[in-house]
Amino acid sequence: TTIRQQLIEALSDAEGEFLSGQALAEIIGCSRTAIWKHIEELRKDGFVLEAVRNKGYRIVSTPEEMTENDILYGLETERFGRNIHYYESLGSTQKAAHQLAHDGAPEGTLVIAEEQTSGRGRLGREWHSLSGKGIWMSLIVKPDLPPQKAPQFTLISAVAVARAVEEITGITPEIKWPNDVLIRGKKVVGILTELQAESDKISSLIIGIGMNANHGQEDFPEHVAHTATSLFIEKGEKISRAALIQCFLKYFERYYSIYISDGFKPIRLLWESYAISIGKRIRATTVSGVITGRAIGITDEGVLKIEDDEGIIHHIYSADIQQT
Ligand code: BTX
Repeated sequence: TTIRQQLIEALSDAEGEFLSGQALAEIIGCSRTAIWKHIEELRKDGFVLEAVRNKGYRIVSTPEEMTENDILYGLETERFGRNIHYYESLGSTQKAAHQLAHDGAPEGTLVIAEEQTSGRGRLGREWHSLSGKGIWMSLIVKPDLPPQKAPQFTLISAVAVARAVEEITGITPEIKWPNDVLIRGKKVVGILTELQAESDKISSLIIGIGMNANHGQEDFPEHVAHTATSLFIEKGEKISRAALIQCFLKYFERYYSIYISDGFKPIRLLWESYAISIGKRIRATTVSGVITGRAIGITDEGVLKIEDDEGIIHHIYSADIQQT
């Protein structure tokens, strides 16, 4: 390990307490001049370090920490992500966003947490949301549409995520209907769309997005390690979470407005350009049973079409898909 790495480690271990230059030099086994030189280098790289005479140095923030301002600065959208609720730790950003939406938060409100202690997936599954490594966020959308349109928003979001991942990392991910974004067959992003409706109208959609950004392989618990990956694992470089969020919001706003003005078809075409499984044999596990056949596409409603061996076409609204 280099002096730089040891220095970051020592300062992080001190958890915001001051460490003198002398103490740091002793821990690392180098001169005080070397410490001073490396402190300056870290500052250039986006570390915020406080220095106080007779006390020493302490770490205020690292480039991997993200604040509300990091997301707002350089944000290109008009509405999405302009109102941010940022938390160090939350049970679930979905839950917080539901409450905010219910209390009248405007469209585009974004709830984001460094860590979720009970992040959730579909059907009561859990979503592993380690502190500082990923993007755990929920976006409030208030389209003037009937509730049946809600599932289309999972697909709009998936396309915006895929496009943003592509732009930030140069890697083209694949979308697995309805809500997974994969790289090399492993899940890098999960999307959960939830609905608040009054009779025949959507009052709010809460779109939850979990992106594995800077996880190392060892950061995943055993039971997801073989099916999960992160952008860092795939790219070999840490990515700026704030930049990825900004990029996602930019594409989400763009695709949402295309959807509102031109309908779902252009989104469907984009979606199909990222989709795996279309044209392949799949097994769809739904609440009412298992259907096997060839995935032939999605409808303009975002519903998956499977043709079984008798040539009967099934419309699938919700399922887990496996390629066979
Ligand atoms: P899903 O039901 O399609 O996928 C959940 C499954 O994915 C789990 O059962 C587990 O096998 C696997 N899994 C759990 N954690 C991870 C992970 N970090 N990476 C890859 N695979 C994992 C997907 O549901 C929808 C997930 C939405 C998560 C966001 S995060 C922000 C928002 N708040 C919240 O509580 N949920 C959403």
